[in-house]
Amino acid sequence: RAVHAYAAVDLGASSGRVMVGRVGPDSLELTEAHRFPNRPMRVPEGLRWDILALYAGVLDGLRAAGAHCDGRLDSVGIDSWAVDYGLLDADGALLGNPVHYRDSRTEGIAEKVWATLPAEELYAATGLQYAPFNTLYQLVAARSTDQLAHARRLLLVPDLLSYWLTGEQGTELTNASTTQLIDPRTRDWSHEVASRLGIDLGLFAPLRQPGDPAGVLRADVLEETGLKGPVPVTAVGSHDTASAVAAVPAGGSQRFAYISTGTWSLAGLELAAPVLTEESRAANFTNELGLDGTVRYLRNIMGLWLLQECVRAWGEPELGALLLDAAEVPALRSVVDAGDEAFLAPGRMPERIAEACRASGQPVPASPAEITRCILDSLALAHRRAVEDAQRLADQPVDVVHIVGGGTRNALLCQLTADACGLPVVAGPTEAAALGNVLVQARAHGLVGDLPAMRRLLIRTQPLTRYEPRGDTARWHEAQVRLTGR
Ligand code: ADP
Ligand code: LRH
Repeated sequence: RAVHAYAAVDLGASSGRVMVGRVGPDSLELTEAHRFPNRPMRVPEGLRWDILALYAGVLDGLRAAGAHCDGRLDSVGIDSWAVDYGLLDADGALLGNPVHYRDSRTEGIAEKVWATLPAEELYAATGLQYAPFNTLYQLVAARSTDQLAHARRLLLVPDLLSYWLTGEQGTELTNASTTQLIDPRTRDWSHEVASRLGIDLGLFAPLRQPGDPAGVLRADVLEETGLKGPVPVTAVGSHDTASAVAAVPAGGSQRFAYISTGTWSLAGLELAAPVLTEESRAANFTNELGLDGTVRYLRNIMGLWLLQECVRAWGEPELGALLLDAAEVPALRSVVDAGDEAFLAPGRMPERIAEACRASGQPVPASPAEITRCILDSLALAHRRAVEDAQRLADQPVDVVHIVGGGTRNALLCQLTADACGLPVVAGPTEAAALGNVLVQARAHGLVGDLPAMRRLLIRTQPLTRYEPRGDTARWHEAQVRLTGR
């Protein structure tokens, strides 16, 4: 067949989707087969992912994907948010629902870890930014639990779903790099870090590279989904951000920064080698692993989570109308630090944003439109700081900023980001993670070439929108000084 069909399972923190990618020698078409909400559950022991509901969404999605290609999928790939995992017992059974990275169990854990392994040494060894939810801190937080004592295997979320689909276990590298147990220079486990913290690396299944075979759909999965076997599962960049960055439509000679915007904004550069300097650690930049030996050098910014949580508190008003109203509110009246861990936990978001403005002596936004404007201005400002800091710390200047992910649908955010950065912004694709997922599968099956070839195909086939910066970067600089003092 000239055109092949790949299913990309892409699980974000706010929704899961199964997309069908049809790839031909010079074509790439993505269709949404199924989308389902990802609703974390608060149970007495804390905040948990409803992993069986997600698995049900995956199976429904694969069935729907089959309807697009006469039940014949060439392969399936899975990516999801990073860091979280399920534990299996000696029989291979899941021990409880995976803990959500926003759960409070990691509060105060980093300080304990640093008493054994100083933050400077940990950064030099792993290149990972401090985030309370890195798998390493989660495992230390879980240290004396029954569940961990009984665990024989740890599978990161995409690897767990892949195991349920195929019966085969592995640990995909790009996502493994978010555990803080990988050395970004060797792209292998850091035995030293694990042993100093008493973490048993034997819990992890062997590493897989993006593009490696990851089994075939089990007979009962074929029956449940109506797909015609055999259907191989292919390891992709299983960290959603790895897949999204692989799908940044940058031309070969382009010097670019990227911002993957969704629940989070991940803003930074693609590098050939990690930056492990003390200055980089102080600026909280991370070195996650990408496709083909690349490094995702970026900063985590709270992202549209801030808006999602407000919208939830306001009873889910229509987003389009809210953004139109926000566009009418005067710019940069108040800004908050969109990188601040204080916004990590769910709940009371409009109040927390108002409190942050009050505490910093700025006008307090009150209406939903004012609060939304404050969030978007603050995100654009955080994008500017991350793009500037990354260029300086990695000594790699850029001429353009690519925005990919759900936030590309927010034209105001894209324009404000262009204004704040003083650089043109190219927005799209919206479903970048799913496209990166599809392209790695297609490549593993010999249909596309290397990363630059994948990107050329994206440029030729995907709709992109360009935003030019509207002068006046001084106002953004002034807002940045107001917020950070420099
Ligand atoms: P994730 O993968 O983290 O779940 P997405 O990439 O799907 O996130 O992005 C979700 C975000 O996209 C939402 O929080 C919302 O702010 C934004 N978004 C989705 N649809 C629209 C829309 N029609 N207009 C503006 N923004 C939108
Ligand atoms: C985005 C993401 C991000 C991680 C966070 C936990 O979905 O994978 O790259 O830092 O979730």
